[in-house]
Amino acid sequence: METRIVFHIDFDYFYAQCEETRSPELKSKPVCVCVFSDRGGDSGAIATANYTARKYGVKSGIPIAFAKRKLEERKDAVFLPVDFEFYSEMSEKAMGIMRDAADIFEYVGRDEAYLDVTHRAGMDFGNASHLAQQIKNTIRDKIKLSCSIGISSNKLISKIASDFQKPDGLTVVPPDKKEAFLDQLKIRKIPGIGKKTEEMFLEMGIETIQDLKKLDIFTLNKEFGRKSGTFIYNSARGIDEEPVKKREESIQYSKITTLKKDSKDYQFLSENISELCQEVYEVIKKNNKMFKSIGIHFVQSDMSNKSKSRMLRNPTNSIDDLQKNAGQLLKEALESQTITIRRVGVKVSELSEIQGQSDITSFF
Ligand code: DGT
Ligand code: CA
Ligand code: CA
Repeated sequence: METRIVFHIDFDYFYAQCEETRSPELKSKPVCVCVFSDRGGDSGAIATANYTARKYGVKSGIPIAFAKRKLEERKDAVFLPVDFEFYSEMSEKAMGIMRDAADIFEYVGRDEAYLDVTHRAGMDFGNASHLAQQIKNTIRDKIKLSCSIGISSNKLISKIASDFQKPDGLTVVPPDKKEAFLDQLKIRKIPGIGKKTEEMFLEMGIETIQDLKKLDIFTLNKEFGRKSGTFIYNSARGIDEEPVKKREESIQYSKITTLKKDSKDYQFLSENISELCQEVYEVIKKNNKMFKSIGIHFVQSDMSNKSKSRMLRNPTNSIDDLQKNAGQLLKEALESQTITIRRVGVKVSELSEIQGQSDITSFF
């Protein structure tokens, strides 16, 4: 197989950096972006934090109250609510720049993507790192965001490499350097090896990827099953044949709210759903879109999720269609409902332009 050149691009402290671009005075302060629960006070979790806040131990997923304690001495610390719409806008602009620079563009999430640039870079890693630098410069000049890029001959190593010198990193791992690059790393750096797997290996005295190579495929398969065993075996050797697959952002609009009280009462839930429909509708109108798929979503009192959706025959942009279908979905969902519901959401997808005909296929 010919040598590929693959980029993994990941934005640095994404939500928090988006906030910094619209309020540059935040840059010198610890910034935490929070998912406040509507129940008030500091209930909720940190979505992400800038690097200044991270120095104090703040990270994604910890409770807001906990983060506030960690930052107690920083009177200038800022806690902002998430603004997904704004981050999506920033993301779309940045993704546009990346898409233009790639032979094949694969959207992964709001803040990351894979690019296959094999032909564009003339199969040369020197050219590829120039191209990566250009992408970084363009994104910085046009949208004021910094990102980190990993370059190698496959997705696995590029993903590890983009994380290697964060923030604002550029790490190139040409094929003849991949072994030296991987060997030194902790096994946890392999995406897919989590805390539990790491602990298992630590008990076996295996800490680095170099150590991991001591295990043969039979031992790994026996321990983890054939699929995971083979994945670990190959990963330790930097082997990954997964192609970069063309994939665009799945565009959808959604709103979610925490109920004033946990409930499974149709009337009460229906009022909330109706309000959410109104909010989603405002976004559709602002963006001049039609939608073809409508969905509702529950987060139940035990924190489990439940959702229901339906596809319409034709795209529409009518609030009545939205309200009516969301109401029916709610009724259907409640028929088998045993536990109460904590949060409800409404989503539309399969969006198209009002004037144009082209449907954007949703991946969800
Ligand atoms: P980085 O890449 O280490 O500089 O920092 P981030 O914040 O870009 O981290 P990443 O790439 O893992 O996640 C991208 C965005 O996804 C991040 O800005 C916020 C969101 N996110 C990540 N983890 C969590 C989480 O545990 N909860 C919530 N609500 N959002 C999260
Ligand atoms: Ca990121
Ligand atoms: Ca990411």
